Amino acid sequence: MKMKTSYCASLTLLASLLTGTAFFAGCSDSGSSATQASSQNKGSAAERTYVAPGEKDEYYLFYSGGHSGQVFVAGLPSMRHLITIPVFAPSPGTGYGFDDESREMLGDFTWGDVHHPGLSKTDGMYDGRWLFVNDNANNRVARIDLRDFKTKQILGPIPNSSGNHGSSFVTENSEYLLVGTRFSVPLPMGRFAPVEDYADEFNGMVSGLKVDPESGDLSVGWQIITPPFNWDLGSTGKGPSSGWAFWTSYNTEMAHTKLEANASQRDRDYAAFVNWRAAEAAVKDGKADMLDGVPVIDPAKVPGVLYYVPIGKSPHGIDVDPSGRWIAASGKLQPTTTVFDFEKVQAAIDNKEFQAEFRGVPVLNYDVIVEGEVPVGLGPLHTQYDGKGNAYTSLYIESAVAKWKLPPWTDAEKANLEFTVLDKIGVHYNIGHLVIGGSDTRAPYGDWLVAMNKLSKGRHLSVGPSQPESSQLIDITGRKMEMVYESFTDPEPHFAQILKADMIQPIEVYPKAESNNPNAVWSLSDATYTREPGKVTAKVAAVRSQFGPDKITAEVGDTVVLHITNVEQTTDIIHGFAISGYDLNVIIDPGETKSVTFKADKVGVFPFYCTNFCSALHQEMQGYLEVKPASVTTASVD
Ligand code: RUQ
Ligand code: CUA
Repeated sequence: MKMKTSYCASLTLLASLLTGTAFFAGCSDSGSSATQASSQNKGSAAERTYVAPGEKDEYYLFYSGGHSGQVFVAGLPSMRHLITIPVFAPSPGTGYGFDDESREMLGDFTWGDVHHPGLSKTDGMYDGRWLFVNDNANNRVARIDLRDFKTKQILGPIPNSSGNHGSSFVTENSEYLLVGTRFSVPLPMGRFAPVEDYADEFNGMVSGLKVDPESGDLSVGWQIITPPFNWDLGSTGKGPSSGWAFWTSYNTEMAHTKLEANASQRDRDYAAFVNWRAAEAAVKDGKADMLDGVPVIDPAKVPGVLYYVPIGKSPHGIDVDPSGRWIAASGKLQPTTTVFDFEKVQAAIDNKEFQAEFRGVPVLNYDVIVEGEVPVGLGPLHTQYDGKGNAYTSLYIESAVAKWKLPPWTDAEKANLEFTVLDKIGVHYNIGHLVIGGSDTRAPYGDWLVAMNKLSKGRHLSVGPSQPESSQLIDITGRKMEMVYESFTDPEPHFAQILKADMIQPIEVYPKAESNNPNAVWSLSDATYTREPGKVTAKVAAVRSQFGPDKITAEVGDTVVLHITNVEQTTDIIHGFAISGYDLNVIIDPGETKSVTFKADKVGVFPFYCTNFCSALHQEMQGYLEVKPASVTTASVD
């Protein structure tokens, strides 16, 4: 009962914030959660989420960390935070952004804006190899290796692109990461045109980023130039829609000021339906023009790669169901989710049933391809699927999740699509994304739904005006959804992915035998230390509980290069390396070698020490960096 009261309170509050819209119909019984009957055989909510000491969760939950630039990993159903994977921001906890290798990856950027993680797939199913994430701010994507939960590559800035929001969507066999631009700019990049000329001089871009099937390495494949529509969310096809990808746009008006009003004028915006296989073939056939080193397709000149689809007012999410036939898209400003039938889309394309053309690109006839508009509720955003014929749409304004039945519908359901809405559950507060494990695969797990709430005020002990964010865990195995748990979530969660834990076998140590780092040293006695004029190089061994060498001598102004190997071959025995007064902290996992380069810029003696607790004698694991005044003659160091 508590739940329902707050749910209606939130609705009333939000309603009062939005002028001229009356919508008080939502506070029905459908908002209540657990039914006694279904709880009985599954155990209490506490029992279902309790993972006893020493036991492990069944799933990994990968949250995007928004403008923290990171990815957060939790266990499911316990919702316990397991690890933070730094991606676009330095993190002293793991040494990320301090050693030479990760510093080079980050370049000059210190942050990113992670929105949509995407797991790699084989044959339309997660394969547990990589997690890709986007950076909306600085137009990049990154690849995380799931063998060690570390960022291995950052690609970007993606050429000819601004605002990499509609990203990263993985194709059925991880051939591509498909991404679309949220912002538009004059192209080529760096060209000036006044913002007043937005509609004519600015362009967006949809890009195919190629994934190397062996290494997972990303490279820019091709691009399709588009009008400045503000591409928003996307997804990739499968089954009948295999080879396709879909993005919504929220600014078909092509407004450049006061978007809140000016980009919300039309009753329908356009979605982009992109045939990426056709795009790939067109590039092979030489039908693209090079722009900043990338083959760019003009869709007006290459028919068949891009179609526009009219879609509900100011849409946000667009999600393909597990069969690949049904595509649900939600307009934030209309209380329905529109379902398109891809078989009808294909037929409309084959029969050229276009209702218009926009800048040489066909606009598909809405009435011909739409299956229905499901009245899910207010402020629908994203849709996920349970693989049992049901869809779940997040309702931002209502702070609720609606469960509804996918087509095929009976005649009675079709005549009254309200009947397809099976259940509704209140969440707190203002849900954005929601996630069901495997929703974007051929076979979702279909047991848990995680709601990621945008405002969450009052859900946890207050820590000041910036209130802790929250995620809520909903059991979707029954006819009615049941709220079972709520946990703090690091800001700022956007989308997430859920993966069965047994899909990953993380490595325990980096085997010494497989190290091909030429600077690795595997014992204290092998450690080396040389100085040539202006430069000190040391190959440092770190092993419980010593560094070798434990005295490094430089002259002021020297560049110091340290290659530090953690000699350990025991899992979880980590060594760190920090120098007092120097802004660096390198963390080295067992069997790993990391390099760090810095300038010895002041005379003095600077203790260095291990920052990661590694043994009873961890505190003793220290040494000294001596920085002498500059000598006139350069002698070699003993
Ligand atoms: S968006 S709340 Cu950046 Cu994924 Cu929808
Ligand atoms: Cu090594 Cu602490």
